[in-house]
Amino acid sequence: MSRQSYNGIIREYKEFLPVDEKTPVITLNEGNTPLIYAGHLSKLAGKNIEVYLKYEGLNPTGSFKDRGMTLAISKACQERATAVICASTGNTSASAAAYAAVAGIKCIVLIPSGAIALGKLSQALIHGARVLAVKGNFDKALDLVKEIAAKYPITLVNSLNPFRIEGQKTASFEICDHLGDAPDFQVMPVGNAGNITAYWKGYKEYKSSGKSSKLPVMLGFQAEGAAPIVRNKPVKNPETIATAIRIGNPASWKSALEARDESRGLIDMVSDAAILRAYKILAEKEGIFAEPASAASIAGLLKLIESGYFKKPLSENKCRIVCILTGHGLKDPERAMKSVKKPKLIKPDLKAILKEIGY
Ligand code: AN7
Repeated sequence: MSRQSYNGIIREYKEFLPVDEKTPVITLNEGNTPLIYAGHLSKLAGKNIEVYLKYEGLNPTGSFKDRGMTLAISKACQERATAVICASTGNTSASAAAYAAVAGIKCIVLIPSGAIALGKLSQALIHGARVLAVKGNFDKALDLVKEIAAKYPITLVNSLNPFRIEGQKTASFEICDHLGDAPDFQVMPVGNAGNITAYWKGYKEYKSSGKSSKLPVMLGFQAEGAAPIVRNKPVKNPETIATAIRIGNPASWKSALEARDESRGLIDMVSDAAILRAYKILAEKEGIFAEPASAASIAGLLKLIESGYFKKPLSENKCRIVCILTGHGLKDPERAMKSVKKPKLIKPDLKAILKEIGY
């Protein structure tokens, strides 16, 4: 494959997707994201364990949502839709706004007021979406858009739209293509639970088509203050600094449980403090700036390492763990600035600067 020949997930994986020659392909060349070996985390994980990071923050709008959105918007256009709508904790709205802009259709976005990261809000606005900030949380906004889409000719592009899941499953294809087989474990954040559903579907389809020989154990992580699946009941007022996964009643709850149980995996939770610790380790030790929700993957990985989880099933064979980094760190610059020491103000004086940097 020449470097120029990559044209997005629909063209790359069309035999696995519900498209035909008549489907207009609305793409920003999403997908084909790097799978990066994580040296520091591999060392922490122990002998014979390799940790890889699937850096989905390098998609065109900075999150994994683009994989599902290219297909959802393409299919909406095939069905002659003129408007799409979504509720969002931020990334879905950024992606919907960008793909609707390419398609030349209207995009309406409901976001929980005051609870989405600045980068994401700026994206939805700059791409020209009609953005309404609802006084309420994501779950409330999702209820409202479902009602609107049921009554009016507006296509819902939240992950309840099956094309979203279909597009997102291509990330597991890429991981298998990259590693030569499925990993042993996959660690990921869980919010509305569409992505864990999509990955699991993708792994199963790749295995049944003979492209991979095994299935990974699926390990999902919610934030402690927004952990309805772990607590086995909806959370009325979800709270976490990882605003992307501040969701109290996930739409794909049932299929997340299926992914967990069929893969003999688990869905657990991590505290905000653990998320922030992982966020900094990722940036400082692996050189990767991911948003807090993505760092929940790494917080989960660290929790499992510390509990000895990966020791049990290990033989002499190498074990490969893939952690999904769902969104770019630049999405939430305010959180980054709250997590670091501000730059020191200094006179434009050589001596003063040298003294400060220890020379
Ligand atoms: C960075 O944008 O729900 O479990 O409205 O943005 O499939 O919901 C975002 C979710 C993880 C959780 N990481 O994925 C939205 C939205 C990031 C995210 C998730 C989201 P799902």
